[in-house]
Amino acid sequence: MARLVIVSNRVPDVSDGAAPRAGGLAVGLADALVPGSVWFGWSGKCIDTRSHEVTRAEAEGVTYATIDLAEADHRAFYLGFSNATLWPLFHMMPSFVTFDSAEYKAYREVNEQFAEALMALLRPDDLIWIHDYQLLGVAADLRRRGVRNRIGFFLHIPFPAPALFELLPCAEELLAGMLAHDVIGFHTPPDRARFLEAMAAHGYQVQGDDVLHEGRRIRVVVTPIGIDVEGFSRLAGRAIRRVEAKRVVDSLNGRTLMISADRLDYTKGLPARFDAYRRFLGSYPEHRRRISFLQVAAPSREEVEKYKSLRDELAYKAGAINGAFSDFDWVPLRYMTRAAGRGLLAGMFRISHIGLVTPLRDGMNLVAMEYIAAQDGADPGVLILSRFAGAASLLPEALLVNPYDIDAMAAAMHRAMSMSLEERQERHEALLEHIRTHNATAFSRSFVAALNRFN
Ligand code: ADQ
Repeated sequence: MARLVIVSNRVPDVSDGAAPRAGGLAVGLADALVPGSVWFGWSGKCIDTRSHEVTRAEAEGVTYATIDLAEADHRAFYLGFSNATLWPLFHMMPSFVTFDSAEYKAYREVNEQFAEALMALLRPDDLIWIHDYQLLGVAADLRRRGVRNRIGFFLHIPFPAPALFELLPCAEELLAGMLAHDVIGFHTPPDRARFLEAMAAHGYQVQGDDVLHEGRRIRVVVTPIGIDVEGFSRLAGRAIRRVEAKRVVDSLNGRTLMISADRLDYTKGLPARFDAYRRFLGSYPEHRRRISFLQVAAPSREEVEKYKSLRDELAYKAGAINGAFSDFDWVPLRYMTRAAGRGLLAGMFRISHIGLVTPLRDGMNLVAMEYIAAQDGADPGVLILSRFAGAASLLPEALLVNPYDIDAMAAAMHRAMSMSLEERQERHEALLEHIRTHNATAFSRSFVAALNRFN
């Protein structure tokens, strides 16, 4: 069997000899990362100058190979073009986009640096699987260096509407670079359709779900990511027996818990969510004092200006909600700006009657799946989910909401508070079935199978 080489911006840190932490991509790839595989990317460390030196570490038979980035490259490639241009544009939030040609140049150079460092690691029959928007050009850089291996690419975030993609001065160059892959994967059919539409608009030949280019056929597939459902469910079951979870339950005094957990990112829709909660408390006074909303927001990309202003905005809104509605013995909103451990988060999901997942736009959203997996089937909670998360296409039995519609979100909270046990169970059973079908194993197997089938 061919060796699998994973390439992503970040690589799990196994420098202390420990198994990689169970983050989204590590879980999604667990099944594919058999002993002998390689995972290559940035170490997370910055140094003074550019270097192609590769550091290797090993855990459970997998080689984790990393390079360091020059401090200036990290600013321009990562914080700049990747996260201040591509991230907001691909999430279809053009007013958040900045474009700086020097940052784009650094993006191209860092992609080159990845390709150059990879050359020392590759064997002729390796399957190469590149991940995400930071590395759109690596395959083309590898081809220029003579690499003939099969190369796959998976985009973890949405692909934008073609009219928005066109705002990028480098739109053509990015699309042309993507044609160096053999297989390109997206979470949902609409993402694939938008990508193919952009290809056609640029004059490339689209045939069914493939792009034909210079005698080659590029397969464009839909392989949604998933989670380890049984593993997360077990984690939640163990977590509710822990003292931290008991403390949370005690603090509720019999009130209903509603939970959200996200990276602190403007795509996740936190300000509108806070507005909706405020509207809910105002419009449905019968629920006041009966509910507590816990928002756990993990700080993210704090050096990017838009993320700093988001933090200020949320602190203001949270204060305003608590100022307007708190009572001497009740605080409506608990707002934490830190990451929670996975076990604790799983336990919190389990004891929450409502899971509120309302991104303005999201590639997939694993929190929605984790919330479902964490529930007790005998008394499951209700998932309120944005129709603009990729997960909505897999989870139609959630209460689907438009995250821009504050009244509709408030009404969904009311509906979730009032839903019968029978309806909750019916919805939960269906949702559980979907996340079992589209789990982490299905994700990596179907993508690798597409890459293997390619000819
Ligand atoms: P993210 O934007 O990071 O991922 P998501 O899919 O929700 O979003 O994954 C977040 C992960 O971080 C989950 O496992 C979640 O439990 C964890 N997490 C979130 N908030 C946390 C908190 N406050 N404390 C601790 N852990 C927290 C990108 C795309 C998504 C896509 C994934 C995978 O933006 O759309 O689903 O990649 O493809």
